[in-house]
Amino acid sequence: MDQHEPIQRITSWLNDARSVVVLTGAGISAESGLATFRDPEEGLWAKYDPMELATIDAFNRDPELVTRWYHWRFTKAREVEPNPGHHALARLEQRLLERDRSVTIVTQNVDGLHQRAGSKRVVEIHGTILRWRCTKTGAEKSLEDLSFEVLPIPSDHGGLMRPCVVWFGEMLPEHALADTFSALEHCDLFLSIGTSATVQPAASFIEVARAAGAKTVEINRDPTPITDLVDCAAHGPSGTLLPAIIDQLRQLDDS
Ligand code: BV8
Repeated sequence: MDQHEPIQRITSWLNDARSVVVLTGAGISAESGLATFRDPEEGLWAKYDPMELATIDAFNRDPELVTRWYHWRFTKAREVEPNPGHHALARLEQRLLERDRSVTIVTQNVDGLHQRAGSKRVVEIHGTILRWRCTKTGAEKSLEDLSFEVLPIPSDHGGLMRPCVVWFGEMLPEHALADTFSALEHCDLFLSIGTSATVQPAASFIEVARAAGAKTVEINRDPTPITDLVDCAAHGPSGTLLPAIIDQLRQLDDS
């Protein structure tokens, strides 16, 4: 299906928007080579369900296995590069800020690729695998200060080190939620990119944006439960569609 018309509409809305919120999911990192949550993982992890591993129960039951899984994931995340979709979002953020507009990238991803592409206004609502904390004291360390010689990793305070991610059944970080809702309540354009729109509360952020009167857009490879809700849906790889939108915005600037 030709995506020319949706791209034109999304470009025009981005050109006029005063306050933009972008929600991203694992799909925006897929073209960097990172597996999404619902696509089969390769190798060892094909027999484990991420939904089972990304839980406090799994960590308490088998801390070594869960530590290995996150070691495998952050090793992959550090080996890959941001893709054209991440870079396009960083350029979009720059363009909006240059025009005194507001923009917030709310990401469900824990891979740090938005920041490596140059995005600054990033809210990590599901945390990050690049920082770990003690299960007893909450004292945090960055990956560089951690040794993975002994697994699970003993903390300095008699506990274990766990990744600073939000597991299923855990509350999202208060400051991240507050920043997200504040941005949603004042936005006039909401884009959902590379997410299956199935994990709560992120999947309901679109409702807050709609209540604020925002236009809503989905850029995703496949249809999702919000596809029929949004004002405009462009289906295809974000690594292609987002650069196409940036090119259209450039043409507007040159015209
Ligand atoms: C909470 C961090 C309050 C870890 C993640 C029972 C008890 C407790 C809670 C619940 C419960 N039942 C339901 C819940 C709520 C639960 C939930 O939503 N469950 C769902 C699954 C039903 N949520 C929670 O538990 C949240 N906390 O509610 O706290 C509470 C507390 C206690 C009791 C009650 C309530 C915490 C949720 C956060 C979980 N942590 N990640 C880690 O990463 O290891 S979630 C995980 O899923 C990732 O963050 C991931 O990003 C996220 C969502 O998945 P997607 O990003 O959308 O990825 P997915 O693979 O699904 O889809 C990819 C999409 O990309 C696809 O649509 C595909 O078409 C598209 N795509 C692929 N390639 C491309 C592409 N698009 C464009 N271009 C491409 N190239």
